[in-house]
Amino acid sequence: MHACMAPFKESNVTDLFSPARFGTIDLANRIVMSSLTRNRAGVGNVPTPLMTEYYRQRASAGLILTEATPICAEGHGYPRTPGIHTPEQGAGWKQVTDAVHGAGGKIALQLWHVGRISHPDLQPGGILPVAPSAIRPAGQVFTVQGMKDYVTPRALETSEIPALVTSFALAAQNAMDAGFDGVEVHAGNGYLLDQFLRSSTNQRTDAYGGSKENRARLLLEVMQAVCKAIGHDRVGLRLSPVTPFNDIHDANPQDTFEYVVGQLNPLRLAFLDILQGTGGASKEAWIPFDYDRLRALYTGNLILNNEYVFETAQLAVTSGAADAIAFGRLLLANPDLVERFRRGAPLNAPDYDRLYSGEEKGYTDYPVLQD
Ligand code: 8OZ
Repeated sequence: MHACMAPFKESNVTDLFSPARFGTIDLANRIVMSSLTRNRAGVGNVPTPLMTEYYRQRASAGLILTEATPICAEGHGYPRTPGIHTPEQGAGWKQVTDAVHGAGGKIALQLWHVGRISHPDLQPGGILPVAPSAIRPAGQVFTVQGMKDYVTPRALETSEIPALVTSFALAAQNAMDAGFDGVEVHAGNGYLLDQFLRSSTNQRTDAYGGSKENRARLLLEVMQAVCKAIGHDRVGLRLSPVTPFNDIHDANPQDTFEYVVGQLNPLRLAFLDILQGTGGASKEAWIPFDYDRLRALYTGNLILNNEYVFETAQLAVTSGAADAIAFGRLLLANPDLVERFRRGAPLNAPDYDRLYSGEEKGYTDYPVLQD
């Protein structure tokens, strides 16, 4: 064909509005909804019609990552978080996935186990929360009876690990049965898998503690089991190398997380989702970390998340620093964020008083642009 007859191409530029393929998941754009805990599940921690409406409203994002969702009864650490371990929960989530798909969106379930970030009041039969080691987190936990001090968790026996790994795989299968496009394993923010990964919370002397290889072992076993259960090209992973949230840190995060990323490469996941920085913690909590090194080492699709705004997100994608950007607060307050970004329209501010309560208020009542 003569050059002047080449078919017109809209743009060769990979930007926030360009489509992407993460494993088997086709994203209409590279604007991802970050996982956000909203505490509005119903009786039995079942997703409700209100939650269905909330996710449906945000279906124009290229991919929705659901709120963190416990894989088993012991994985809960907050009131009213929806699970994925009972048939009723699966049926509730099916309403959500149908609604999002009906609106043209894609949605992956975030698989969660809180480990020590819980309390007997939130555990089945009032048992102690489990963790890699019996180390009590500083701070308090929100229970139905108000704030209470964290307790010293029970260290998991080595013999309990295989069943824990299986729970992640079963929950992933439940998610697929509920119609999700994939799952994201939550291994960040100081929850169970992060408690194994980072040195401050893991003092084990078995094959799951000590060296970085040992601390990463549970995560890698979970990722292998989940990939085997539902296919590697539907599986993502959330990491947060230096977030101090939930009283956690690593003595050498660059070394730990470069090792993890190297081990993930052969798994060929659909995506890796990294929360950069300290997640809103004070400036004194700042810890240096070279994310470009992870980008260079990792061979798959990378989602970054760190209080991005349109301009910084666009730059991250066009420069190749990331394949997509996850937005939390902006998508929470702007269901039509993709359209607002396109038009350069002003943004609604989040209602911080109603992040974790308020039913439809501060949840499904944010205004959208009028034509
Ligand atoms: C805020 C409140 C409760 C849970 C996380 C799942 O940080 C959470 C969470 C955040 O990943």
